[in-house]
Amino acid sequence: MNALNLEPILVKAAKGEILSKPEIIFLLSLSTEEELAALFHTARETRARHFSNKLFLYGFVYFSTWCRNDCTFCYFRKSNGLPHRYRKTDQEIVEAAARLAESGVHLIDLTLGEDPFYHHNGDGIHSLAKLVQAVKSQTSLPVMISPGVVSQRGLEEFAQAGADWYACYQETHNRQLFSSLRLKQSYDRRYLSKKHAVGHGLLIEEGILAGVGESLADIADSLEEMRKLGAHQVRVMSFVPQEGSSMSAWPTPDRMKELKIIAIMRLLFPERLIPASLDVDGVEGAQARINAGANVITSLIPPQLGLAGVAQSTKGIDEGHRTVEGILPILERMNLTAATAEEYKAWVDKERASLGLVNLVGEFGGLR
Ligand code: SAM
Ligand code: MD0
Ligand code: SF4
Repeated sequence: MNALNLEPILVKAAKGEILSKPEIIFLLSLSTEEELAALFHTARETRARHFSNKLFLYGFVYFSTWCRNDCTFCYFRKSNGLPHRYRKTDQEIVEAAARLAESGVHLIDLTLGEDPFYHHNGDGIHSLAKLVQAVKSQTSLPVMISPGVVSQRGLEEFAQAGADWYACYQETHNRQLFSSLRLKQSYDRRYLSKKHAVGHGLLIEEGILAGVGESLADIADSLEEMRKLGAHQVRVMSFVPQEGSSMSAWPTPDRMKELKIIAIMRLLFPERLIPASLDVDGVEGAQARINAGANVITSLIPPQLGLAGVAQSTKGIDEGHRTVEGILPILERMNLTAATAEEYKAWVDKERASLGLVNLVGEFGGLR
């Protein structure tokens, strides 16, 4: 018998108190319509308290689909012969970013596989940093870089080039499960890269996959790790099976799991950013994720430029659905609106400024 009750847990969360692991597992196990509605309602109220009715919009440029890694869940793993492999030129990348900026996104997410061209060659990381600089000066928007694991030196170069964010998702914080997903990759290197990024003044995004064999206790542990890491943006994406990958026959999880995790993230991290990624179910999936408490629409992709998504490599892209134009009517129907670019930039600047303070406190010992 479960001795926990929903109502007091929601009240506790709304007061900003930290929830225990059993309480989080209890929330992850909710199943009745009424209880789920109460969870999502509290998550939306929490979002409204901190972000009013405004959402942020992220443009996505997946500019190289080459990768040296062999993650079991990923379409673009090196052993898969099916994907179209491309590496866009700097000019093409800057143009795509400019298009996104004109369309009204608030940030450009520059993403790539661990492409040996950038990761193995002596000047590779330097040319990535140059690219960050070019995109930033062309668009005047905050920039996120999602390159996989890079050295401390690389992170420092990104920060100097004007990057605002470093995104790198652990997928799970269960080390054994990590090893079965991110084959031959180091859990610690991946995790530490995020800590180092913060040390260099970057905001960080951490993320997990739902439906890859994790238990509810694993999810609760991940949420705790995200807190310890101090991630500024936290995400969950449902696993989407990929043709030609070793997990192609795995089922995709019921979306309620992802929605519950989004809502719990909102309760645990009320002031942080939580994506509703169009990369899982396209624009059709946006409403449910926003209703669960997400406040960033990610994976907006300019159509007709030959750019891919990750979990959904083509869905809705060339049709122009994954665009600001495609998403605004959905927000409007939900009585929500897009923030302005200035509002987003103000959020980023405030967080980066307090990062400086946290680092200073760390450096000069123990003021708390
Ligand atoms: N290559 C870099 C890396 O792995 O960090 C950056 C891009 S990677 C393709 C971005 C993320 O997409 C992964 O960390 C994973 O969370 C997500 N992803 C990849 N394949 C997926 C799938 N089949 N279903 C859901 N999410 C997926
Ligand atoms: C997204 N397709 O936001 C992108 C990608 C990488 N930083 C993000 C997974 O859903
Ligand atoms: Fe490469 Fe990233 Fe895909 Fe892993 S998730 S195979 S690192 S592109």
